[in-house]
Amino acid sequence: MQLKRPILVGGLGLSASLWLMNIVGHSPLGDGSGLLGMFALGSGLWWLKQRSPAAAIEPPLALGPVDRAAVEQILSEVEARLNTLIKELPADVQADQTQPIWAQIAQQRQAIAQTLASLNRETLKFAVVGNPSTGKTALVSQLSESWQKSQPTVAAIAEVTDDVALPPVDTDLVLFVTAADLMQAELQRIQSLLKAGYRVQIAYNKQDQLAPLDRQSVLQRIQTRVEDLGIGVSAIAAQPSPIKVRRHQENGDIEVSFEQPDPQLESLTERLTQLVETEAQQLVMTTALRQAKALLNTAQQLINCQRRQRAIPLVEQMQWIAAGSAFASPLASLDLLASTAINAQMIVDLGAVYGQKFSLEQAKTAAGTLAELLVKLGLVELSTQALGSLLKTHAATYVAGGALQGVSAAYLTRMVGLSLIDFFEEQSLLPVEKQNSAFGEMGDRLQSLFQATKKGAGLQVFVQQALAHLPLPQAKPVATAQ
Ligand SMILES: Nc1nc2c(ncn2[C@@H]2O[C@H](COP(=O)(O)OP(=O)(O)O)[C@@H](O)[C@H]2O)c(=O)[nH]1
Ligand SMILES: [Mg+2]
Repeated sequence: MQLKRPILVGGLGLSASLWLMNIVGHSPLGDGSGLLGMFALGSGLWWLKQRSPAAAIEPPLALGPVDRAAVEQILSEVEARLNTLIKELPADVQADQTQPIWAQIAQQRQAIAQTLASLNRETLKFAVVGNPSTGKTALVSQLSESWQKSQPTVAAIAEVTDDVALPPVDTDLVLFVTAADLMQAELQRIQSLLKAGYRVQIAYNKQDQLAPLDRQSVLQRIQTRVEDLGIGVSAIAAQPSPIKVRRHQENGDIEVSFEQPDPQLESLTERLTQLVETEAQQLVMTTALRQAKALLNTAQQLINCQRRQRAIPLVEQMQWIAAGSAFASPLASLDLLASTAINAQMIVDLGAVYGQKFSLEQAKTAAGTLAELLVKLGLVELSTQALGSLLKTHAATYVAGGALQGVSAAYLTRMVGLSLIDFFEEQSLLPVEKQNSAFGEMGDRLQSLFQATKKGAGLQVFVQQALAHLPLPQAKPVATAQ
């Protein structure tokens, strides 16, 4: 691997990128040149995975049976997280019950109690969901006029008119109405309902519009798409179109009139009756489980919010240390060992804030992985260029020496730090068995963060701050030309 020393490139040597490449130990122009090139072209789209049209929903989304103990266990975990939250509060907040966080904690505890109480609920709520004009309103009115009257357990059947919203949290069963084979967007919506923990039943409406043969084949196609998920499909006609009836009169005339056929809901109402009679408890438990999980999520978000307040100053501290060391020895320390060490320390420190313990060895490996990612994705190059041109226009006199290296090191450290915070937060919201420390998977995160910060005035402000942290000889701010 041959790297030209940046100093040869002239006064504005973009050494930071080469510096990172050195640390990483190989040039990105090897296996990563294609990526780098595409980024330079600004296409930036290569990483968007091409989504093949999903023919069916993957089975792992199927909801298993839920028991009371599972719900209670999650609720006690919520309580435990609230206690963690309280323990981690800064002393002054901890001592001051008027702080807003205490109201949030009280609200959470109340919700825990409500969810526990709801386990004994004896009524059910249905929500009717689907694309516009599939017949939701017709179905709701038909069901409530007939079937629901014989079902004292069913307290409500409500239409969700919003095209994308999830039904209310206390919905025990979602009736998903479609008027044809499921389209991609409908499948996705069903998928997110399952992900969110809703029980779903599909009502395939407007049967009267199809010839019997088509009905059967479409019904089968829908069934195939959702099989293995515990989703039943019922073919119905909630409000069949009137049909033309011709009657031969005695005088030979033909009288044409329209008749309103009866709705056909039996296959659905049979299924619903069966669900209500045999699975009401399961439906209630499933709702409680979903609510308990939502509470767990909220509790964790409250924790994350507090932790972020401790984490950001750590990142800032590290970014200025990185700036200082890169500035002080732009060539030698730019052999990246310094920054890897700094990033490793940052991983250990941030990990500690987020309750993840890393040995320094583990952290060093992770920091190496991240440095490699930065180079491979072309982010070092991009940010050095962006920062370089800002420095050139706004603070020409500072460009000498290691200013660019210092600012770049600070910026890259910050990006890594913020990505780590996001990463830890996201991990904390996953079930334990899904958590991992795969720092190598942080590419997308780093990328979008870099793209976001490159826009707007943020980068300029950052450059000013970074310069203020460098021990520059004539550290007078230069008038900036806006
Ligand atoms: N042919 C036929 N039309 C129906 C059926 N159910 C509803 N519709 C018609 O589809 C249109 C949309 O129905 P609506 O219930 O308002 O759909 P929503 O937007 O999903 O609430 C209306 O003109 C209904 O009369 C059905 O089973 N067969
Ligand atoms: Mg409607």
